[in-house]
Amino acid sequence: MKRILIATHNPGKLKEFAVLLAPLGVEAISAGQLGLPEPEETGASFAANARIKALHAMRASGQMALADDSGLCVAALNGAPGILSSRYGAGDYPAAFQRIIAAAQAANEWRARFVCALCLAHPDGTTATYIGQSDGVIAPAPSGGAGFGYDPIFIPFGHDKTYAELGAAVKDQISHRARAFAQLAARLQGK
Ligand code: ITT
Repeated sequence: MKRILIATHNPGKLKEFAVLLAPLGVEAISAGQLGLPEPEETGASFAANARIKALHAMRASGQMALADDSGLCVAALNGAPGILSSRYGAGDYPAAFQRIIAAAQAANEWRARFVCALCLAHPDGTTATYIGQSDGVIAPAPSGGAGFGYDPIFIPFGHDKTYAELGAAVKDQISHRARAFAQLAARLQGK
């Protein structure tokens, strides 16, 4: 089985990549598992930060690396937390959920979007970036135990449950990460 280095220290992401890569006969190993250092995410966009992480892991390991920069953009917060989603939730996701729900309620504006930029960095320094998004609404209250991050407060369009209630079987078909990954997989398979 081939292995690919995933430039992440987030176990929730790694789990999703393992599922997405399995049908391609590829195993995921993470920068976290290899003890590689985390770079500073100084980019101004998801794509810029994904590229920083992919190149950093590729240079530290000498191998091809795939990075994911992602986040939740909340309409009532003018697109925040966006690229700062990890920091916005860090340490206390339940408090972050309440801040987001309160903002949506105050503005009576519930729309939100998950965005994922994937960047594949090759050992020669070339990179390719793929963007996926999934649109939906903020749930009136957190619900569900699956997934990670903001999954308990995001209801994708076409469903009436949060990602954390729907679980991996649904999320891995329609998520921002799955959509970006489908573009990458199509390119790798020469479609
Ligand atoms: P790495 O940089 O090590 O990959 P990170 O979690 O810091 O891990 P990001 O900077 O890309 O990665 O931040 C992504 C954050 O966005 C993540 O920590 C969650 O809070 C949120 N997020 C992204 N995708 C998500 C998903 O599918 N479900 C729930 N929350 C998600």
